[in-house]
Amino acid sequence: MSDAIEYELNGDVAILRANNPPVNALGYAVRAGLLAGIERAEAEAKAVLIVGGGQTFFAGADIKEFGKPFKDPSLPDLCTRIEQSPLLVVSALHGTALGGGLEVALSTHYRIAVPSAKVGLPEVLLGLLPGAGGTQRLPRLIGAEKAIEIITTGRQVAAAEALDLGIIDEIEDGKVEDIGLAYAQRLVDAGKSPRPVGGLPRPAAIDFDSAYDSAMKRGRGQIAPATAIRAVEAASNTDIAEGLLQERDMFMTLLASPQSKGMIHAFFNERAVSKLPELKGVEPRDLKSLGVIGGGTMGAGITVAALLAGYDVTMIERDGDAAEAGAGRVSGILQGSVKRGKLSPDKYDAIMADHFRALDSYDALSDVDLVIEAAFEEMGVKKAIFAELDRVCKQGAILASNTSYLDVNEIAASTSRPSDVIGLHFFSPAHVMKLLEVVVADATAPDVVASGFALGKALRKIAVRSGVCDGFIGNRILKTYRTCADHMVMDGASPFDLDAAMTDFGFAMGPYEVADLAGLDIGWATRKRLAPTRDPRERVATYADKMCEGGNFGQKTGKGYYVYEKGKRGGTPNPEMMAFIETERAELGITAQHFTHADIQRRYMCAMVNEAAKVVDEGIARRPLDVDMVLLFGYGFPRHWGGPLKWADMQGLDGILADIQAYAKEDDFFWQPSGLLERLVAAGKTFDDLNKGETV
Ligand code: 3H9
Repeated sequence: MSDAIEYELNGDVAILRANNPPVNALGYAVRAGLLAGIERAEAEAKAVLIVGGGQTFFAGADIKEFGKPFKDPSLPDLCTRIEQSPLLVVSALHGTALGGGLEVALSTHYRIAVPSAKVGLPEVLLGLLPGAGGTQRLPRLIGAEKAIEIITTGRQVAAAEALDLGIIDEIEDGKVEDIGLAYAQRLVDAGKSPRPVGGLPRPAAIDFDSAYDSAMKRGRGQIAPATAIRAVEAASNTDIAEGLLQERDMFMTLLASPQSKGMIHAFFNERAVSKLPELKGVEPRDLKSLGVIGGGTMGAGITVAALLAGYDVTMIERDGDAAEAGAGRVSGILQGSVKRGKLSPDKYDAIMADHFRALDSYDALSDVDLVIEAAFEEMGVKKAIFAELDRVCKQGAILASNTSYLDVNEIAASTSRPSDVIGLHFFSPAHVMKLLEVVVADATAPDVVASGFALGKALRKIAVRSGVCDGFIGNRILKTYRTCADHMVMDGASPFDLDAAMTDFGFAMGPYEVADLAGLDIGWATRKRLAPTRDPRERVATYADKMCEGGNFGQKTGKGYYVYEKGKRGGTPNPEMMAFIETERAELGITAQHFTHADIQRRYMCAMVNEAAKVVDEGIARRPLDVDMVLLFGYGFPRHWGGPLKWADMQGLDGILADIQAYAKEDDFFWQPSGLLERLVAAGKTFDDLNKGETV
């Protein structure tokens, strides 16, 4: 027997107990242990109980084994072997029975769960489909339509719903092994025989083609959910043995695809990104009460995130009216959560009465553990605020700025305690967006950095370390690829082509739709701010300024790149903007060239990758994976490409460098190849090699 599966004979029932922490992933040792356990049980028991030790039933196949040669027994073969056992096989579920874990349960003959258990087939979230019978057995149990919904969303199904649907047979409170054992004994005593799901009739056919088409549409280029529908179709067309073969083929095709590599990269690195070697053993400071400076959209969002995570929050505004308005924004967001059933009315009342206050005096911050300043983006304003904070806050309090591009070193230097100062860059809306850039300034103390990450975890955000530079990791890279987009527009593409090409690539919105949503005045202000120090060789598009001069700032004014009609979702292309663009082209003597969607995607991505490589080379991001997670969680980068640098690795870095060098022939100021990219190509290495600790 392997250590990963403990075997115990208890009367008539052989218990196979998983012991592979933390999540009992179905790696080789677990599969081998289950097979050996079934074989041994068949010689000495009347029934088998499969149960997870520790926190959970099996949470799926071992994702770390993907891409390596498979070792027998394979999971699909093991599931078939379990299903065909002449003994009665029972599974008892707790924690999360996911992916291969649920597939093992579906190959057992009876299933019981504790009330808190959850089941699901989340393989599509890894760019895969259930490959150990899930697409064949689940539809036999619950019908094709419901199985497709569960498989294509990858959602976790609570035990009560699983019981209603017929995925499990019983729910019982108690210790999972005890309830499983009692259930198995009851079944033996009642003389029940094995009941293989694979022996149930095929699910009735539905309109699989329509389901496939709508999955393709919803997936924005992702192939796994739609492919899973074809696998369920096979369940309704063929017998179980043939269906399993077809499922296996489709699984292997997806496993070899760049999309699953991208999504598996995202899975591991969204966990790895917040683990910083230098913070090992560094204790974060105690954080219970927070101050937030500013009750605008950002301040209110940060406040809501903190309140929902259980912190006490004091919001400070410049006067009583502004404080009241800020409090109104906070209560508005929270009431929205109550309406959607995400927050109970009692909890809402308790938060507003006991944990939140909005005031107009900094003195109210004398006892808070951390202050987040979310005021106007101007150095003078920030310095004045930090001087006040320095005056009122207790020793040991952390002073954080939510600036999105200003120099945190300069802000820190304006206080008497720079080691307590840090940047915490939230993304709007701050109670929704997952990304938090933790901006570490030169003097920031390690325990202040650790506290930034602890706060990120408590707020359930993906926290990424960034060094100090204009725009930090995300906004600096954004500025570059946005500039590249503007250049393409000046040279002949329309903003609407750009948006269509990038949504084809997988972004939820194109760059100009985003600009309209964020407000064109933001870019206008930035252009004005940077104008005095701008290099004369820089190409700057000014057509959008003309739109702003006319008071049109995008969605909020009803007009920008698109025209928005009240009550209608989305906008229609604004011909006025095209006229401004054409005028600017004529003034500059530019003859419009044709850009295909592929041309647009390639240039846009090359600009993103080149700047990202510079950000890594300068140490602003410590690792390529840090950049990937910033773009994924803050900028809508499609998860199935894993992030821009994972995408670049999969495309081939030599081709990307060659394209950048070719673009440089048109504009050698904008297209300066990153030294890191050149070194990687020369060494034949990838960004992922750097993630693994290699250097160039
Ligand atoms: C599959 O089953 C394919 C089959 O259909 C066919 C095969 C032929 N493997 O998330 P956490 C690690 S595909 C390896 O922080 P939580 C994770 O990296 C699989 N490792 O805990 C982390 O490591 P570290 C389908 C795994 O309590 C540690 O465990 N299943 C796996 O917040 C703790 O994880 C899934 O997609 C794995 N399968 O959440 C489920 N799972 O500490 C994926 C986790 O070094 N897993 N690890 O950073 C999850 O959704 C969550 O981990 C889970 C626990 C909900 C289980």
